[in-house]
Amino acid sequence: MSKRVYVTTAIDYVNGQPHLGHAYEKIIADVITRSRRSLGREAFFLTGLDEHGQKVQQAAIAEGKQPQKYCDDLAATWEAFANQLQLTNDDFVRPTSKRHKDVVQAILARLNAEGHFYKAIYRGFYSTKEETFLTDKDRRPDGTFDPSFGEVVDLEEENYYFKLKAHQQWLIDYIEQNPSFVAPDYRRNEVLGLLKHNTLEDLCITRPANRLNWGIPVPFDPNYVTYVWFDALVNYISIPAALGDPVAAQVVNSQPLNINPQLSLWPADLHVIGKDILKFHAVYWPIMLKAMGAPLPKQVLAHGWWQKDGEKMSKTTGNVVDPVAVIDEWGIDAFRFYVLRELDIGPDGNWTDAGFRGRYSAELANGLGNLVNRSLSMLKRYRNGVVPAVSNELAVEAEKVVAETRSLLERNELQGALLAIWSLVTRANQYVDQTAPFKLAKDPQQSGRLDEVLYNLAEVCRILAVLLWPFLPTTARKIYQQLGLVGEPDKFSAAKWGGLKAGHAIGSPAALFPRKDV
Ligand code: ME8
Repeated sequence: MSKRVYVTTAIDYVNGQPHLGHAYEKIIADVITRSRRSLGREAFFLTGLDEHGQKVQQAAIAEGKQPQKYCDDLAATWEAFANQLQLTNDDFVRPTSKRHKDVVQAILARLNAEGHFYKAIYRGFYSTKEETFLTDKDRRPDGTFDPSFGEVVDLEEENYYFKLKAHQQWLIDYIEQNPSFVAPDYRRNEVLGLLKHNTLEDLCITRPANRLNWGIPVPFDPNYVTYVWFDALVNYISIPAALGDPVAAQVVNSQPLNINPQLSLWPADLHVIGKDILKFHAVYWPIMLKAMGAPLPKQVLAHGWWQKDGEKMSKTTGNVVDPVAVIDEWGIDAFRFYVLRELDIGPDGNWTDAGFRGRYSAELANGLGNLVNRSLSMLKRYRNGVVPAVSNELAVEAEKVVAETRSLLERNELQGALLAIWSLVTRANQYVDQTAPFKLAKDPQQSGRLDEVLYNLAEVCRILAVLLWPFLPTTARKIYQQLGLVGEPDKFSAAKWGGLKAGHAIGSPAALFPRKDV
């Protein structure tokens, strides 16, 4: 069994409603996974929730619920959200599940037995919101802590610590020798800068159960639960292990495990995360894996953060984008298109309603929608919906775009791939204007020329459906249906010129992106 492409996202804190940032990240991971499948690879896509820790415990208490019940109720909303985004995830991780907890405990027991932990007293300022002790570096010039840390308390506590320092030079060397481990480049440089100019503090991996009991019990000391980040990061390997992935199961060695030799997931190919949690994924996680003796993931890909109207999104000020409301009004593909077309993976982005409407109208309704609708309507009107003989007038240009899209997808350059695909949309719309099939149709002498034009347009629409599949799956499927083709446009190899055969009868054209009076 060849290795599957294994793609993960961050697991979202369950206490809160899904927002634009969560949606964006999951869509990136979904498009990358779908593109790998389209390109002929088997792929596995994992997403899910982060459920333990003080934040969740406090939110549950505030609602008068037991934490487990609180998480179960909200998990239903989050799973429904994944469906609304049309994610093709193969599993959905919940850290409160037995399969995950068993693995976390097995790893803790093993790392403890192998001497990676020690117990020590620490006194410092603790932010519950961030679930972390703050240092003097976190202070503002006036000595106070930023309100974004929430309530900060002076705390003295005995806990278990994971020895990180011993691995610091190893990690620097690893990242330097494997430059694609962290992407984009400037994020790798940020991690290297941090590692080279600071001494890593050992990581506190427990919380006393008498202060916080909503966590996975530490197997070697009943007075403690596991720090939420140690628990959460493990999800990436606990699910493969629980499903029987041979490498993960061996590393984790929690019993009983049914090995499934067909499943070949670990190491992960890609962890898609936001820039704010880079240190956890590019410093703590690789060191945890090294201590476990596990191979490292191939890449941590950090995306930027969305703002709305140039301001940080915040529920308190009401400056938020509600992805569900946008999807209900405009359709999932319009949402998927906007976030990927607007923001390249890496920098920060800015959502504006005007920008969203502008792209909907120019690129979806007047660009792609208009092309498909007029191409198929003319084929219906002038040739009764029957495809004429193959003609290759746009073949070279289409195949150039196909090759470009393939290589951009292979490099996870999703915005670039959309730009390449839209260059074909624009070219084909221009072709309609240049060849004026509505004029050709009036002249019986031009019948052969009209056949050629109609073929080229219909074939471009078919190829576009295949190229668009990872990004806009519903639209791609609709184009295929309107072309009267059976099956899904889900294989990149179908984007080869000449797939539409003479004599094939298309289906009925219908608007893909209805124009909205806004
Ligand atoms: O950090 N724009 O959960 P989370 C873009 N549970 N992305 C954003 C964003 C924004 N405005 N706001 C948040 C956690 N994100 C942990 C992860 S993984 C083992 C544990 C991204 O719900 C954020 O960067 O706060 C992160 O990747 C994801 O949403 C979940 O954030």
